[in-house]
Amino acid sequence: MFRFVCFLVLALNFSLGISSSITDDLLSVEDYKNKAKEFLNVYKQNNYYHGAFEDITLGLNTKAFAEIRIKPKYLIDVSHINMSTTVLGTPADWPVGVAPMARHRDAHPDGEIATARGAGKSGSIFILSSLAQTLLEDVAQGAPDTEKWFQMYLNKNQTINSMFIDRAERAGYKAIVLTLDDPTDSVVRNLNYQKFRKLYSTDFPNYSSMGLSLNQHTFGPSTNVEDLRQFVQNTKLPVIVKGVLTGSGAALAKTAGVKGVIVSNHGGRNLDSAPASIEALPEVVDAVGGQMTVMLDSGIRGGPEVFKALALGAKQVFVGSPVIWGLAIDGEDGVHSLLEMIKNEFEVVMTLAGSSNLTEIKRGQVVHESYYDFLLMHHNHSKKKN
Ligand SMILES: *[C@@H]1O[C@H](CO)[C@@H](O)[C@H](O)[C@H]1NC(C)=O
Ligand SMILES: *[C@@H]1O[C@H](CO)[C@@H](O)[C@H](O)[C@H]1NC(C)=O
Ligand SMILES: *[C@@H]1O[C@H](CO)[C@@H](O)[C@H](O)[C@H]1NC(C)=O
Ligand SMILES: *[C@@H]1O[C@H](CO)[C@@H](O)[C@H](O)[C@H]1NC(C)=O
Ligand SMILES: CC(=O)N[C@H]1CO[C@H](CO)[C@@H](O)[C@@H]1O
Repeated sequence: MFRFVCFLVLALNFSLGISSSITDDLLSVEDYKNKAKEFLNVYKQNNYYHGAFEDITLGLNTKAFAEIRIKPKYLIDVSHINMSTTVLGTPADWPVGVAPMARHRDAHPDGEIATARGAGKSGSIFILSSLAQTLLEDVAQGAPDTEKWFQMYLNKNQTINSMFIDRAERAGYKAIVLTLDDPTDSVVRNLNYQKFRKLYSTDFPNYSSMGLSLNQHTFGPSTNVEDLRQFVQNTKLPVIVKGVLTGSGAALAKTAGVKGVIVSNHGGRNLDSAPASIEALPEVVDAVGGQMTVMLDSGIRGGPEVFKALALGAKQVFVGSPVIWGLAIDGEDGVHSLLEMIKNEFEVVMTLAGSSNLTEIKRGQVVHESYYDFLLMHHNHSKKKN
């Protein structure tokens, strides 16, 4: 009798789909993107999906990753894979975090708190955007177990900077990320995006709660390295600059006391024809890698990209829009399942490539595809070192 009841309960669960979830059939970031379209109206879709100008850089972000080959190592014990890391004092189960993005409540009513909780469940660092639709204090309270950093823009007025710094410090955020690549809105040749801007409010509570209007008080187009230096001195938290694509830019930020840099082209949404972040990474690592923590976002779509970025010197990478797609589909659980999918992939890639922990992911394990272009006359393998 007991067995029969068990069977009935099982059968019932199965037929009602109780033990399965909506993300079970999603096997790639592309699957998440397509599924998310069922949950976002066309205006919101185009807010989350757009690039800039001709979308050249948007396309480069994934294309440049695809042009990199991974050279495996052999006869290495890969029976235990250790992905854990510590980034500027913040521990993480693995080197993939959530990039700062505006407007999570547009994707799901649980908004930024759900994203932060989903990230925490996966042991990922979560960066809260200052253009969030939830107060930073509420995110801290709603996701107390998640490691959190706070993103904002450098303001010419240090009083305004300090208002944010104080709040972030008090709420337990562990680093400040300053976005430098956004001094003005870019050109987006997409009518549905333009309609989105008219239809949806730009009231961001962290600003309005301080009596600040968005246009007057963000983005800081007149700021310089002196403003940055003062900012760094006004906080006890490590400061990270985001959106830097050159060695000289990173070196300049270092002179102001900045501890980390996120190599990023803003997901291809700002300066079109800027390099892919993975193309720019080696230059930044060569310039400041010994003295700053170098990280990357833009173009991470699964385990292989994470491996390639780490091999080229990134200590940590961040995933952006795919996380929003997970959020749109299933809130906190959707974010968690998206991140777990990428985490499982990364573990498999490490195993297949013969790297049992993060320090065993070596720069010589990745080469540009031209390395294998035997037909090119100018090519000479014996000159190349592994
Ligand atoms: C995993 O690596 C971290 C450092 O990256 C180290 O602190 C930890 O002890 C390692 N864990 C195991 C089980 O080896
Ligand atoms: C800086 O911002 C504060 C707070 O909004 C304001 O009271 C002050 O007048 C501003 N200073 C300048 C120089 O604009
Ligand atoms: C990483 O793996 C190598 C090779 O197995 C080992 O020598 C090293 O101690 C490991 N590092 C950590 C932090 O576990
Ligand atoms: C390739 O490079 C090696 C070492 O620099 C040189 O000795 C050899 O002549 C080169 N071969 C060709 C075909 O250029
Ligand atoms: C510094 C500051 O003004 N913080 C405010 C942010 O918004 C919350 C909620 O409205 C206020 O309680 C804080 O004082």
